Amino acid sequence: MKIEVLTLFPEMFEALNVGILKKAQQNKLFELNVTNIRDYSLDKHKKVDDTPFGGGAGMVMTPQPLHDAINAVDKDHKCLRIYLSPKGETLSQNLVKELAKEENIMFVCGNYEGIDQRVIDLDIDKELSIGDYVLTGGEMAAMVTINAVSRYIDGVLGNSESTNEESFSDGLLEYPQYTHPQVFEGLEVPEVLLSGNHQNIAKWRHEEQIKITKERRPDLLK
Ligand code: 4FV
Repeated sequence: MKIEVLTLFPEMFEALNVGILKKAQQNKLFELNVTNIRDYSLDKHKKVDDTPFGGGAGMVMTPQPLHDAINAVDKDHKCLRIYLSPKGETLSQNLVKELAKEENIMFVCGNYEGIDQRVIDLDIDKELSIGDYVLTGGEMAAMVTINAVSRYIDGVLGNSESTNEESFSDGLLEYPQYTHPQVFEGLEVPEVLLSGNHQNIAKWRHEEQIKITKERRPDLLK
C-alpha cells in the first residue's frame, strides 16, 4: 500500500516512524510519502490560508495550494483521496478493513477552520471523521487512521499478534487479558486461564466479551 499525506506540518508524521510501523516501512510493507502543502503555494509569501467569505471566526485554507498539491502528487488520480473532517463518515473497524484493501490512499489534512469547499468538490473522494469532536488539524486523525489500517497490511503485525481476536473483530469488545505474574498485588489470574482446557478458556473469554459489551457498548449487540 502507498500512503500519501498532504499537510502543513510534515514533521508531525515522524510519529509514524517508530516501532512496528517503522519496521513495516523498512520492510517495504507500505510506503508513506508526506508532502508539505505550503510548497505548492504560488503566493509570494507562501500564504495558504485566508479569511472566510461571509465573515466568521478563524481562517480557511485557500484552494490553489491544496488543489495543485493533490493533483501533482496524485496526477493520475490513483489514490482514494480522503479529507479528514468531522463531517465525514465516522471511522470504524469495518471501515478500517475496507480501507486496508486499497492500493493507494491520500490523506489531505486541513487546518484552521478547514479547507475551501471547492477543493472537496473538485478533488476529494471521501470525507472521514475519527469522532464527534473538533481538532486543530487533520494530521492526528490521519495518523490514527493510518495506524489502524496498517495493522491489516500483511506482515505488519508479527506472528504473535493477530487481528482475529480483538475488540470489534467479531462485533464484541475484547475479553480481559492477563500475563505473568500469576499473582499481582494479591490479585490472581482467573483459574480457567491456567487450566490448559482450551474449550473452557474460549467459553470463558466469549462470556466475558458478552458481559463487557452488554455493560459498556450495548449498541454493538443490536
Ligand atoms: C477531524 C475529526 C477534525 C476540523 C477543522 C481539522 C479539524 C480542521 N478530522 N476527524 N474530528 N478536523 O476535527 O477528522 O481543519
